[in-house]
Amino acid sequence: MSDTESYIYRFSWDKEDLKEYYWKEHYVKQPEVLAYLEHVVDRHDLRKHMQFNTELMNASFDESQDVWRTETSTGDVFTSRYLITALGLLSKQNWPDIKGINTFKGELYHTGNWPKQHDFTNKRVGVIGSGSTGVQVITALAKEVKELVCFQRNPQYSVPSGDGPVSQEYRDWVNANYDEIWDGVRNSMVAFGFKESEIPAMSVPEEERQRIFQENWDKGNGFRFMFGTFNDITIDEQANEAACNFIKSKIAETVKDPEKSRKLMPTEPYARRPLCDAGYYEKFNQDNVHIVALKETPIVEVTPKGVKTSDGAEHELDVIVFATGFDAVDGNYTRLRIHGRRGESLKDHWESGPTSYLGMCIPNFPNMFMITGPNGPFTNIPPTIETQVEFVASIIRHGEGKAVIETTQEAEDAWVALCRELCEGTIFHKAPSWIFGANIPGKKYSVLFYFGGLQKYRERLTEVVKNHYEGFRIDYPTQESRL
Ligand code: NA7
Repeated sequence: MSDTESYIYRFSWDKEDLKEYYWKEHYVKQPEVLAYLEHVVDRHDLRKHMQFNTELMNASFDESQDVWRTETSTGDVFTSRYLITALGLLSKQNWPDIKGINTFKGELYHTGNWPKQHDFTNKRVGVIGSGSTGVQVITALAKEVKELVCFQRNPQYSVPSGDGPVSQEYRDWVNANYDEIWDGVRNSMVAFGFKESEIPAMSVPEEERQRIFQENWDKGNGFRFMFGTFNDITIDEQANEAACNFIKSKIAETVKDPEKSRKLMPTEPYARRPLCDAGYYEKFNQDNVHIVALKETPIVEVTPKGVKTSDGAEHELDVIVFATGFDAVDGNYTRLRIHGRRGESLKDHWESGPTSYLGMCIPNFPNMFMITGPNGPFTNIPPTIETQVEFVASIIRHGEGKAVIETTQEAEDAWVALCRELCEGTIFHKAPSWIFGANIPGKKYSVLFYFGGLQKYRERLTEVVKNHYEGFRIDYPTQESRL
């Protein structure tokens, strides 16, 4: 389930389609996301430009011709002036290296590669992980399995999602206000469509603070709770603690078994990607839903029968679901061989952690543009994708489709420094999450996002264009296009 409202979890540029396309609930689920994308492809006759079941194996910039040569798993070599990568920032699955994982005799799944069909009726299911996906999967599976064992490392803060059917009245309001809605999204921090708060948490009396928390809890959505309640939950420790205490009081109120409640109680600041759910904590009131606190009893090994923890317990299971997330942002880049000028590999360029200028370009990798590359904005993703695609299209158009466009090391260094500075001003770096690559053992800790928000990001891009594509060298070939 996406946790962005359905009406802005889509493309903004086809206004007619925006108004006509049907969705039934506040949040779209995976089959609806896929159906929507297929619909867009068909509606705009895009399929003829696409080649499926093809993996990019390696890509090199040929300096003698100023072109990219890209090899694919089908054995094809494509030559192009520009290379635009949209490899996905959350798609390389993270399978933890747990002893004995291959000895398990039951079914093994990763949430990033969910089967088209499954039948867990009367089965004992273990879920490892309790991030956005783990919380959703646990909530959904609790009602269909015999036993559910949740292996949780760090307890998280989750608030209600507020999902439900969309009434005709609501849809009419969206349709009547679409232009203003998109304007609000583009001129906001996290681009989630709700009004972001402009008041600090401690600027109001305690009673009013609790009222605002409750109001947003009732409306639902994790990002709304983090950014719609007060404007300093992610930057001020006292404000953050107030939000933590409110959510903890809800967990204590909801989970009846004191031992389960203790294990589910978060201990960190509210500093990871905010989560929301459709009744996660309530599920632990079911006798068949169990919680194992891995910080107290870590997993020792996976056995043919299940999962063994350090207290000697062997949790016998028919199915293990890994909801262990992704090697985020650069994970899909570093497993490929991408070479820029003088054969420099992307892996080498990113030896101290992934970097870019504006989340899209890398020095020594001319004419390569990343959509949602490292150091891009931390937002609802579709509006950021559109923003970056518009920018890339504009710079290629500016170069008349034949120029060599390359960012400079200075521009990249300055952008990376800005990203670090913005992050240091937030509480996000107080939790070791995928936002910093901290979920992958051995991965270098880096600031993978720009925390200035979508509005400021778009303003920066406008300035870059106004200043004649500041931070880029644009060289026109001496002869007519060499392609
Ligand atoms: P996340 O948010 O990275 O969550 C992964 C979960 O798996 C998290 O609870 C981790 O615990 C846990 N994990 C990871 N490795 C292990 C090991 N080795 N042992 C036990 N537990 C482990 O991934 P999601 O798929 O939920 O969400 C990723 C994003 O995708 C999401 O934010 C959306 O934007 C879309 P930890 O918290 O690190 O202790």
